[in-house]
Amino acid sequence: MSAAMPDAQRIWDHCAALGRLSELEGGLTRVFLSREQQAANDLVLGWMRAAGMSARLDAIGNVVGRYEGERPGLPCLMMGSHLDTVRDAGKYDGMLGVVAAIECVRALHARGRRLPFALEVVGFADEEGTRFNATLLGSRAVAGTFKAEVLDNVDQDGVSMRAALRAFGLDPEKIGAAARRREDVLAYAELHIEQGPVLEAEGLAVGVVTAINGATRCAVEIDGIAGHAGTVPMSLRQDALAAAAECVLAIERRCGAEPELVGTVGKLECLPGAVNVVPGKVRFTIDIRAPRDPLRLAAVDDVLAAMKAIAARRNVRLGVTKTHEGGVAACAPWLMDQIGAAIAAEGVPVRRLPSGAGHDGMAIIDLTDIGMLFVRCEKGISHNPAEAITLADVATAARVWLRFIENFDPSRKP
Ligand code: HGY
Ligand code: MN
Ligand code: MN
Repeated sequence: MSAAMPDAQRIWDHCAALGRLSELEGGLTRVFLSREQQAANDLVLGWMRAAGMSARLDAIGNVVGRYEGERPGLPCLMMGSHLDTVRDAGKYDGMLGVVAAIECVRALHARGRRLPFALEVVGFADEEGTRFNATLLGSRAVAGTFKAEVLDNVDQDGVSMRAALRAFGLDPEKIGAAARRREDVLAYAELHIEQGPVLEAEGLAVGVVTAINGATRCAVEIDGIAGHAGTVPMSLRQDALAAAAECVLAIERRCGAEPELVGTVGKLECLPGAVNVVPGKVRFTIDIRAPRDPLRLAAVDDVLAAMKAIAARRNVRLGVTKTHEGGVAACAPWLMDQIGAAIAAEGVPVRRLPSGAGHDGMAIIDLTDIGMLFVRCEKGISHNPAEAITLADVATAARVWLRFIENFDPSRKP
């Protein structure tokens, strides 16, 4: 039996290959149910099979690979991350976790090693929520918490999720079939880039995640009255964009008032959008996050109250729809301990840190306990094409991950 180890260069090359599957020329954008996602799925299915796994597409378009344990049908340690991206993304957010987990299975397979549990690797079809204003769609389907009402959400071209699923060859009525049974999944473990600066500042290649911060997202629509830019006096305007601008600043002020809180308006659309027309309608998004739920919920309440007051004073109509509500997702101590032990065994000091970014574990926590390993990210830059990691850190992270998998002990689950 050889002692095959994960090949960091292959992980690197596979991230690069996935990074080329993009609707954006010269950059990376790959959204749920797109042609590029189909191509990414095909690549990943092939890599899974080459690593000794059986591999399939599930009912929502997640790629699922399985490596049986000492006998077929054992419950699994589920690993993975997402294969979709934000617009103009980096090429490690999500993909690194899928590719590294497959590489660890490949090493075990090369050794002829079977474990007392099965391994599964999932490439989630949608975590970012880039296309349909609804997030964590792949992992919610696996957790059995997918809400059918989002099937009617439409993308920027007016295509509904229901229609896009059909065009992808999937049946929207059968998404329930992607849900897994609790008794079949021992735990969920995800390797992901940190997307923040902490590990780099402390000179550490990897760290153990303690919890994923909670998030609330809203879609806002402000209706004013479009008018002639030359004739409507300033005092008589119902300018939707000026009202939205005040709202954006109110969000910044409220979320900037407490160090643990963050608030972002990341998308804003102004209609009709002409140089000589007073804006009649504005749509924008809000994303508010914090490591404690009461802190986030209080900020959301305050922001909504402030926006109502702005709309009333400016005589515009305000519509707010909550598009996502995710509480803080705590990583399980027994998994943190086992990931920490694998890090220590590789000679790296064990640093525990929370995640400011959202992850598939936020949905999978409804199915099973979650644990995460973070990998150092250059300058903490992510959701940006400049996102970067080093080959040496990939090698360290993959060694830690394989050690964690080999020593995974589900009997420690309380
Ligand atoms: O938005 C997030 O935190 C994640 O990257 N989807
Ligand atoms: Mn992301
Ligand atoms: Mn991610």
